[in-house]
Amino acid sequence: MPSRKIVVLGSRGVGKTSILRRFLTFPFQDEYIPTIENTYQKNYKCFEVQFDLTLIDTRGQEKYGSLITSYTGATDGFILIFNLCNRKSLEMISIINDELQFETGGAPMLLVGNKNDLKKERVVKYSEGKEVAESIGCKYLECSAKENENIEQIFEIILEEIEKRNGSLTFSHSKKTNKKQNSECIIL
Ligand SMILES: Nc1nc2c(ncn2[C@@H]2O[C@H](COP(=O)(O)OP(=O)(O)OP(=O)(O)O)[C@@H](O)[C@H]2O)c(=O)[nH]1
Ligand SMILES: [Mg+2]
Repeated sequence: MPSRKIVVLGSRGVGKTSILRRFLTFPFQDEYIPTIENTYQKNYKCFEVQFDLTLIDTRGQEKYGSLITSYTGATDGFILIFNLCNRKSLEMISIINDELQFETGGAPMLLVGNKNDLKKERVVKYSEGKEVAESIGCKYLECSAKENENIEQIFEIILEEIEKRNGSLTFSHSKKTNKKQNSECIIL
């Protein structure tokens, strides 16, 4: 069974723990309990492959240099979370990305805007999140840990990015693309 290590990063209180708890099928908590560090294991089937996931929940970063380098060694992918109701948490993403580029030289990442259930409090537009994602070279997704919206998708996308980077051929859509190319070759 392939093992993949995924680290979740972002400012304080953006919902890193809440997203992981949802994925691990624990109930949502309204109470805020700051994380020091937690590691979770989960067997997860994705794209017909059973993965042994190690998920690292980190404490919120508030300034440059607070990313502990031990997270970055042997990590397959990073989920970068910000709060759609807090612009500073989006600004923090570029800082985290700079540190990651320095430490890992470009591991697969996914940018996630959380708390999209708070429609009235929201201050970051979809287009702004997407723009930051494009500037750091990754995909963008919005979710709500509270409403359990788009949580599994986060893990599907990051695993897809990791497997693409690994050059894995186990994805059905990669196979489809290959087939199409093959049949085009035959026609030519
Ligand atoms: N409305 C709403 N609240 C959320 C959502 N996700 C998390 N929260 C709340 O936001 C607060 C912080 O959530 P956490 O998951 O602890 O945030 P964190 O990023 O792990 O914080 P640190 O561990 O300190 O870095 C808690 O009170 C949660 O209940 C969401 O999707 N919607
Ligand atoms: Mg936490």
